[in-house]
Amino acid sequence: MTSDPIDPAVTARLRTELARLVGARHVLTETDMVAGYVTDWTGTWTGWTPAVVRPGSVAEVQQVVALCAEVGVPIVSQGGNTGLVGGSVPHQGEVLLSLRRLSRLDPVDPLSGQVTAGAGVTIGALQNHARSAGFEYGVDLASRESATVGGTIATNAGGTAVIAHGDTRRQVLGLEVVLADGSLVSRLSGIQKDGAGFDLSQYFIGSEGTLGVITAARLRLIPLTGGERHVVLAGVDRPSQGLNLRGSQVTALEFLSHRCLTAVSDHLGRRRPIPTEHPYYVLTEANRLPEVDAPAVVGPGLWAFREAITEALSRRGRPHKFDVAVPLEHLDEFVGQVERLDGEVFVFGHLGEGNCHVNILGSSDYATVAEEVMGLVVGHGGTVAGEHGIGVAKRRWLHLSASPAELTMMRRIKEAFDPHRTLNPAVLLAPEE
Ligand code: 2HG
Ligand code: ZN
Repeated sequence: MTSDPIDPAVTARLRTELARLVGARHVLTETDMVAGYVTDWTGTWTGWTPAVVRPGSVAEVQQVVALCAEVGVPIVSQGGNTGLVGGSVPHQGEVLLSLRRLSRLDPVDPLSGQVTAGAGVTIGALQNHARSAGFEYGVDLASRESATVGGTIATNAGGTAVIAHGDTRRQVLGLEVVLADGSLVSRLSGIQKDGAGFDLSQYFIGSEGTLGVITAARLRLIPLTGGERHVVLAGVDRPSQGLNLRGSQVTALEFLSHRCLTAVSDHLGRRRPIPTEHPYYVLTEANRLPEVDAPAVVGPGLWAFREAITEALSRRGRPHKFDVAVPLEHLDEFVGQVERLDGEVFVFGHLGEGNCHVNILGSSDYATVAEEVMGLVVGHGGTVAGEHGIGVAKRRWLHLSASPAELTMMRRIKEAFDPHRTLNPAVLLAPEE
């Protein structure tokens, strides 16, 4: 695939054919109509598209994908467009395939504790649906009202419940996926054991739309335990002090720096919940009130001080964002070192997994800061991508977290699933790298 502008005749034919397949009102081409699809949530990543197409069924997705393959125009799949690494917006004039209309949400099967959900169902809608049947979904994240089932699977999203239930991969029992040529693979039976060859569904989880288009998923649910969940915010000297709170009753374990707490309190127009000043704060949620050996406050409203950090920072500017993870034994040292980098450094994240969101405002250019942050990550044996994926933002650092042998295998897998590079070609593995 080249990044040359598409021939106007091809664009015109494409738009006409797309409208024939999904209906004219589900093909958007006007600048103001496509604006929300071609720019990411942060405003950092923006591109152009010959058309945003919004299929309403799996059959329509198949037809759209087959058409794009035939015409030779690549595709970018998009769910809620909440990603932070530029993975779900067009970069080279790709067709923008929005999966939001795939909103199938089947009844919960109480026998297996499973549900089938369409790619466009939001995590919030899935959570409510599960709760009304006496279950919960094991993934939770601040963007729950926009992030979708398909998008969170494509990025193997983490979020705040990983400590209790694992990442998105752990919830997926099978997928329905449209392949690059428009054919369909469907594994939605929810069967718990299946030794019949490769488990293809696994390839698509975390593949960022580069191997196929996820249209639905069979998901594992967890029986609701009931009872109160206690939320505690404690002031600590080092993030790792919060690790003492781990235990079977814990459903979340997060941390944030003092600078984050001040910024988010200002943003919310609320007083800092702990009046004394501490270098870091740990937020934990548990089924039993935890014993905390540090100044602490209790109450469900404390979640806002963690969940609104991203929004609070985006109001202050456009931070350089680094989603990284380091081994827990290196966490304190890593966090201390990044906080000493140039600029206004905000560090917060998912303590249980050593997953740090490093947001930097007012520093030098992205490339320089990124070299420094990635250097520290590698020095501490960490990964350049904790839970947001590689997208476009991290492509040049993928080799720091994947060996040459692994990169070769990744390229071969891409080649096998998508030989003509029609699926999200700018993301994860660029051809020249
Ligand atoms: C979170 O944990 C999200 O709140 C966003 O992953 C992180 O804004 C960020 O850097
Ligand atoms: Zn996060």
